[in-house]
Amino acid sequence: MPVPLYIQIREALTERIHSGEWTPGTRLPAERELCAEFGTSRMTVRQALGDLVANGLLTRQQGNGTFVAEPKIDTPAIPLQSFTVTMDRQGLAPGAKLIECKTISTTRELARLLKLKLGERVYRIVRLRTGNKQPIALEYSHFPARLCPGLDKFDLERRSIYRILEKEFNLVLVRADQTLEPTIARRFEAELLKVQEGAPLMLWERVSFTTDGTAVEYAKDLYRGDRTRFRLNLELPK
Ligand code: 16G
Repeated sequence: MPVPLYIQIREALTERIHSGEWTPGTRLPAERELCAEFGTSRMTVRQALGDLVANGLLTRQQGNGTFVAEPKIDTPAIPLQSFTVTMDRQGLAPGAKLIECKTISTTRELARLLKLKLGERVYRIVRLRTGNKQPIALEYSHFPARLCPGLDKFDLERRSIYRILEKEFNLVLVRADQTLEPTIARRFEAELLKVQEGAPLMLWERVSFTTDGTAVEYAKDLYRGDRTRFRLNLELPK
């Protein structure tokens, strides 16, 4: 089966963006110009553009046209680092909006993950994370209350939780077990993250530990698929 035409066009346009021929903010030629250039129908060009919008390489501005998007935020999957540090390293201002902050009793699953007794108290903190005020990720985080009593009283919109854990509770996170899966935005998440319902998201689940193996955090984080990508540096085992 030959590679469909719309995919060939999509790849050709991707190449223009990655090579820098079309820089962020560039307005794309009109659809009819692209049709003429590639010798295809409008439908085919629209399919290619639709894919690029879904992948976050292009953005649509109502009544204004289609533009090359800002490059994705490159977040390393290794080393273990906080959202604040990731944004700082990319030159973006980190931010947070507190959606929920309460104390709950551990469920069976939380108790297992955080190595707690069933019913122990845990802070559940839900934050919308932003970079230069743009929504990037939604974090559902859980911290055992016994380890960081009063965590809920800190300014969790302005301060990095990892910094608070380190400075105020002497909890230095040095290791994490983490998984990554694709998922889609539910309506609640879509509204907060300012994406369409059903848009692709990356789901990270993380349990973080201190040097002595104490589990301090269980996080379930949804990162926008169109704004972030994760970098892995691979090496041959020694
Ligand atoms: C990142 C972590 C999250 C952690 C948060 C702390 C991933 C996938 N998740 O979002 O587990 O709770 O950073 O950020 O990297 P903060 O220290 O800036 O509050």
